Amino acid sequence: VRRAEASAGRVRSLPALGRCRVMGILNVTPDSFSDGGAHHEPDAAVARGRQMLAEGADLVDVGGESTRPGAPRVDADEELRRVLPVIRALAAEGATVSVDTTRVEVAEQALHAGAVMVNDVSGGLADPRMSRLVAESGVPYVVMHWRGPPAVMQEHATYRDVVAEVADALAERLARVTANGVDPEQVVLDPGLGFAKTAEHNWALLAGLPVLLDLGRPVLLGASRKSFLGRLLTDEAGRPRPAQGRDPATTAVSALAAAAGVWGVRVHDVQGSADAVRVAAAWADARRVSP
Ligand code: PMM
Repeated sequence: VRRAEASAGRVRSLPALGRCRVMGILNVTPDSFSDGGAHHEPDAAVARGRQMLAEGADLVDVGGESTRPGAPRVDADEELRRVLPVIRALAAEGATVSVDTTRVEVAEQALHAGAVMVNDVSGGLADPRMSRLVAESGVPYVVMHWRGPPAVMQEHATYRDVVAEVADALAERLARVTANGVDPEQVVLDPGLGFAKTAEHNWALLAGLPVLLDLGRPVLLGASRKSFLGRLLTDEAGRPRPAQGRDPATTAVSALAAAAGVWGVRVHDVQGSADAVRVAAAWADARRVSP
């Protein structure tokens, strides 16, 4: 109760939209799995951010460290060098910017540069100081399900009941970050598709979305171009569809996720998902008018 009082009025919520949000992915990295290198230079990254906003992105998620399976880590200085100029430029133009980082020093400087949300794929596990920074700044905080860094995460892709275990782990993370002073109203939960998960686990989590929504916090989904979509869409020789050909499938996930009530989808191709979430919202509105 004391904590709730202490933080009352400090939560910096994003404006309500009445529909699923589209978060455009801006990886300022040479090695992300589907767009690595495409926007590595700050000018190209800023231009891509502007383009995503023009296509209907509600926010832009800027990251400087690849999280593809097996990816090596970059140091904090390099991560800062990649993301800060891009965040500064886009925020100065009025964009809603989140920072995709597991490092508290990167998150802190990103917030100073104009970011208004922290997307932490480790859900506070990589850096226990993250939740205190988020508590002090009052910004929305994406807490993702994570079982260790990308270099080793696929070794941990074993579950008895993936939906129940991910839901329990997210509930535990929510309890822990709120114990560190984060207002529950700040927290967005994310099952972390592909992070220590097989394709079967990802499909089970999508089917189990109602269980995750029952945790009582908004849910963000990152399915965009991930390999489980490639594996669904094989060619005649059984080869998975390459990442660049997975955008229509990503759009389909966005439509279904929006219809299921998720708070946001994190995507590379904004146009398709921006349309998909609007279709889902119009459909839901029409159902309310004429049941
Ligand atoms: N996936 C990636 C990176 N960051 N953040 C959240 N909240 N959820 C995700 O699923 C997620 C993420 C990896 O994908 P990318 O390399 O295309 O950014």
